[in-house]
Amino acid sequence: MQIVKIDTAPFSEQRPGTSGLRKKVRIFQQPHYLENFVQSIFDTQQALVGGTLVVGGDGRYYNREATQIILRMAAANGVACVIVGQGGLLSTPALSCLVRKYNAQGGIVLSASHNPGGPDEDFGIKFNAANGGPAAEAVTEAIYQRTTEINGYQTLESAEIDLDHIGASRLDGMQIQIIDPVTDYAALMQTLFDFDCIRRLLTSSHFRMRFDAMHAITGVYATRILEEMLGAPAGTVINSRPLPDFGGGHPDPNLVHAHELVHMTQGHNGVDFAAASDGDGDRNMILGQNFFVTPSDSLAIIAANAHLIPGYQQQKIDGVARSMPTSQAVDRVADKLGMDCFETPTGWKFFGNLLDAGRITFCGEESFGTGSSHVREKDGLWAVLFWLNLLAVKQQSVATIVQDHWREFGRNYYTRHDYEGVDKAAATHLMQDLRNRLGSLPGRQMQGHTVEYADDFAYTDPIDNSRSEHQGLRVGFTDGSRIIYRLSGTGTQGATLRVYLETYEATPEKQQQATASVMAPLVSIAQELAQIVQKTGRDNPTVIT
Ligand code: VG1
Ligand code: CO
Repeated sequence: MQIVKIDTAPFSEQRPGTSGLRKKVRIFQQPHYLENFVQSIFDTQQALVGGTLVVGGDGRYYNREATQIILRMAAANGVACVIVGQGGLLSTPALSCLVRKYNAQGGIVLSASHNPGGPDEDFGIKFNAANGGPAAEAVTEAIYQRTTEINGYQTLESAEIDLDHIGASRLDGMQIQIIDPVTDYAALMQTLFDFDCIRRLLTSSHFRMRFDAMHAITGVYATRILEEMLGAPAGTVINSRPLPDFGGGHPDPNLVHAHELVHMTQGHNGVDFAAASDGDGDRNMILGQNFFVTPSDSLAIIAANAHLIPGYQQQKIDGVARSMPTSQAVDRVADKLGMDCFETPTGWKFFGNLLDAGRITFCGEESFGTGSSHVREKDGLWAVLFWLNLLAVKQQSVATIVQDHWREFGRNYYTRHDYEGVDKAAATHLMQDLRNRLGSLPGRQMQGHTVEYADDFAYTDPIDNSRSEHQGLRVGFTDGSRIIYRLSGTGTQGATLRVYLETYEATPEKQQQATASVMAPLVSIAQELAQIVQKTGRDNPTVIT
């Protein structure tokens, strides 16, 4: 087969954000656009030459075409073996599992995660390193630098590659292995959780659950694991068929976008347990009957109950980590149980070194991401299985487990307000202006709250000492409440301002209030401090989670 070298010129703005390069599909469809980025990966990741690469995506529009392009380029660039999920499909955590299990030199995830899909929506590509996790900032920066100077890429002239039949084939000198996307991942889950115990729960007539795959990748995984392996009744998994446009929805598991599922938990007849995952299967939302578990609480509860779960009860849990805007609920658990607790910038890549060094076992983000040392990505179904195992062992409702946790550790009320599609310049100005005023805030009184500290969060990785600056503006109050401001790094249109709010309540009698009313004073302080209405022209956030 003929290797061809195609001349190109650089595209601007191919810098990966919080989680890979995300753009509108039409941008990715421009001739050479995807190719330039992929060649920049091969040019900077020399270990891939003669090595193994894992490739798969969440099934969104352009997944198949992109997979074809990457396989041809991999062969032309001397990759020895590519492992691909059947149909070009792999969830993000399953890809991480495969990279680790088969000692691959890296992985390429095709996904824009929770962003909508379709010809007019979003596509994305992310490079994962040999540890199975999102590449560190130094690596993504090197890839980006390469995109700014690239002048050509290598590919093969070949017929369409068959992605649908499991088995091995060759493309020029490269081996292609099409594998079942679920098998290895499911086997890993079996080593962590008590499947017999979960099966008893799922087949009991007293327990009803629903899992919403939101027409995205976890439909494939959840149907196999929950219904086929664990015996949950058919129909437990809803919206189970992955669709290129996710059925027109936002595959984002939160109270707003997974409202169909939320509805199923409400009222006397609401199901006992419900969960949802996002486009690429790394996020999770956990619900009980008439009850929502915040992702921050979920992380804290997982850490506090690890001793009840087979995969974690043999080991001492040395540490946990959370992204900076995630509530401090897990800090309380770490404090009480004698674990280290790390506060990292937003994005899973910042957990990688801590996990690799064995410093932490569990980590999570307020954005519906929870995970552990079993892979190097957040893992939606893992969290669902953890909760199911916990419910099966404790024989209590979701609400009881969470409320007991609050009683023991206190409750961190939490909410996040997103202002989407804000004018970029206005959002940047808002952040800059607030940054300039941070120094004057300590000591200031606002609606009964006193500012204790205000800073621009920066992080030094304790393992490799790499430094990441400007990771969000923090305003902390003397009563432990916090307001955090950040601009999203995953959006594809304008800017998204995220405002994260948290307040702590130690008194059990005060732990049963509605979040919105408890947070109201902080919300108004947050608006006033950053002059959100004046600077963005928005009276209200687009999404509240
Ligand atoms: C968001 C979340 C962040 C998460 C990232 C990727 O980033 O806030 O916590 O790691 O998405 O998640 P940002 O920069 O938009 O706030 V996923 O499931 O989209 O890969
Ligand atoms: Co995701």
